[in-house]
Amino acid sequence: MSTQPTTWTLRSVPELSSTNETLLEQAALGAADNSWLRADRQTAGRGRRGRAWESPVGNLLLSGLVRARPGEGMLAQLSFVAALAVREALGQWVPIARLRLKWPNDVLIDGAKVCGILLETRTRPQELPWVVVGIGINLAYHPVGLERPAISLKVISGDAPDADTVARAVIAAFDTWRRRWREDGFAPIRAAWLASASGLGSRIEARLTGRTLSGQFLDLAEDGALVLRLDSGVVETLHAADVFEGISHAAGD
Ligand code: BT5
Repeated sequence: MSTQPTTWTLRSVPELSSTNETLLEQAALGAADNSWLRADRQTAGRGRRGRAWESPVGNLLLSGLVRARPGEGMLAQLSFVAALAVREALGQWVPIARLRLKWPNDVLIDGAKVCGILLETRTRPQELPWVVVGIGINLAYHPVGLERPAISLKVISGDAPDADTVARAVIAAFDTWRRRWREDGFAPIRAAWLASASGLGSRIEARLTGRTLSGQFLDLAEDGALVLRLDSGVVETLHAADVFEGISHAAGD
């Protein structure tokens, strides 16, 4: 792996509807690879499937643009690259063993969500693919009363680190992992992700549109899909789902 860092730029603004939305618009107008955008707060931060992401002042709300090079594909794998980068960067403030990765795109501290990642694109035909990597990290604030618990760095260290400082640490780590992905492919990313995975080997519930599956979280497939062994013994490979951990065995199991 080469050690030379690539050039990136970071622009910070007080408020946006969504850093992903603005960077998607800028990407369509030709913004450069490795442009990063941070807002102090978002008025319409978003998660997957149109869900809202709570984005008050004091948290990190960051998006970065990745443009594929000729021959480079599978940009969706960058969600795992981003999760590894966030874990590594947050290791400056949280004991690294307490940081785990949850399929497909969350970073957890002690099982509670500290970071969500959202990849979006509007690549047009005939254009080299590009993707916006959106990263929300709870530094000073976390929502309470959600179906799945959330946490912030402030809970862990008593103080919230500065968003700009964390942004730079995340971007630098992303740059290193991205280069590794570009040079060596998904295999080292998959291995590192599996080594830090939450719930691997345990019983989980995967909610898909229209159906819910439960079984054992067996593996991360070579393309990043979740491999689940159902109670019937059938093995399913899932590309999109909401995963719930800590699911007890159904009666009769
Ligand atoms: C995500 O979606 O986890 C992706 C979140 C990505 C946010 C970043 S911030 C910068 C960039 N600009 C954007 O507009 N978005 C990106 P998902 O897995 O669908 O999780 C969303 C769910 O997490 C919500 O439905 C809530 O239940 C919960 N949630 C909302 N805000 C949260 C927060 N601050 N911390 C933890 N959980 C939260």
